[in-house]
Amino acid sequence: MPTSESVRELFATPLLDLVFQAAQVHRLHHDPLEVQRCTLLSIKTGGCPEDCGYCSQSAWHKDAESPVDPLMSREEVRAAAERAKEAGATRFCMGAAWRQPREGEQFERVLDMVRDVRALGMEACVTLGMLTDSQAERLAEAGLTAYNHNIDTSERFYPQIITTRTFEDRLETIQRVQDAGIHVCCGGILGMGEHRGDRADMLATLANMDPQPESVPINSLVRVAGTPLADGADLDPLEIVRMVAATRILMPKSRVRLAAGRLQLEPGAQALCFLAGANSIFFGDKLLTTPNPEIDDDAQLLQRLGLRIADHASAHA
Ligand code: SAM
Ligand code: DTB
Ligand code: SF4
Repeated sequence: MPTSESVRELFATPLLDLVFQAAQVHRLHHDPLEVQRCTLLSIKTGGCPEDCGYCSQSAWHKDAESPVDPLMSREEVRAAAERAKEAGATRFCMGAAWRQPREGEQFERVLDMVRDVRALGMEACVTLGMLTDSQAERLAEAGLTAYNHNIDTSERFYPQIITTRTFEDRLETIQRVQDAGIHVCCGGILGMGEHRGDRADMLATLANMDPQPESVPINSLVRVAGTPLADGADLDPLEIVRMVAATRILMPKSRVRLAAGRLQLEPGAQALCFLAGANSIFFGDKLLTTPNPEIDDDAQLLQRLGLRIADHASAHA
């Protein structure tokens, strides 16, 4: 049970010692040359009632030019999942800009999408906002591998970023997902103006979850014009490396995903992240609404680093 204090101390370790320690932990639990590729698809975009300060899809940010698209059809999503599989992804993640899914035809359609992705032999992940117990149970029955629900930052800093729901609301949905027997994918965002101590506190919250999250996405803020976080000082990329290393040490078995923000992260810093235990990336030229590295560029990067693509869905999927 790591305390906030102990995680803050870990964060104070000299960076190269921390990376070395993390690389050792990583090698005990994972093949260090294997990286999982996940593809993201925004199945319902924009017009979201939540006010998350970083997000292009919030209806509160009138100046952010984000399209508003209704829920995609089952067929469109299946075709996108087939293309992702063809391109080498083993996990397909579907995101919807909802506060919570409404009951009825739309939720049933999402359940069908999950079944289709599983039928293709890929891991299926969705992120749909807050869930009820019954929705979590139906997602489990449909075969969902993991539910993504990020805590985003520390409990202290959270209200400065989001006011339409609380940190506690987030933890409640995560508990419902765990109770339904679905793996949790939970992480956060770096570079929103938080202190290193906030990053340590966020990590303490994640590491104390029981069970620990199956995957931990480490996003760095993608600045979107028209959002409250559009301007600000850029984060030192080595702080991302520090976060990845601490995450790997505290959550030895989890997948650590180097998530949003890789377009801004130069190859040397990405290499350090892989050394420090990152073993999953989003792959494909688009995240949900913002750009991600081109597939060919990523393939080249992995090749230059001698990294292999994990070509199987995880054993516990
Ligand atoms: N509406 C759902 C929710 O918030 O739970 C799911 C979609 S939401 C876009 C998924 C996650 O993407 C957020 O929790 C946040 O961590 C991350 N995210 C969103 N916008 C981002 C940005 N501009 N930069 C980095 N990460 C971002
Ligand atoms: C996560 O932690 N990162 C992904 C996924 N979970 C759903 C989303 C990143 C979104 C980046 C901003 C955008 O493209 O809109
Ligand atoms: Fe809505 Fe999710 Fe964006 Fe927040 S992060 S505004 S909940 S889509």
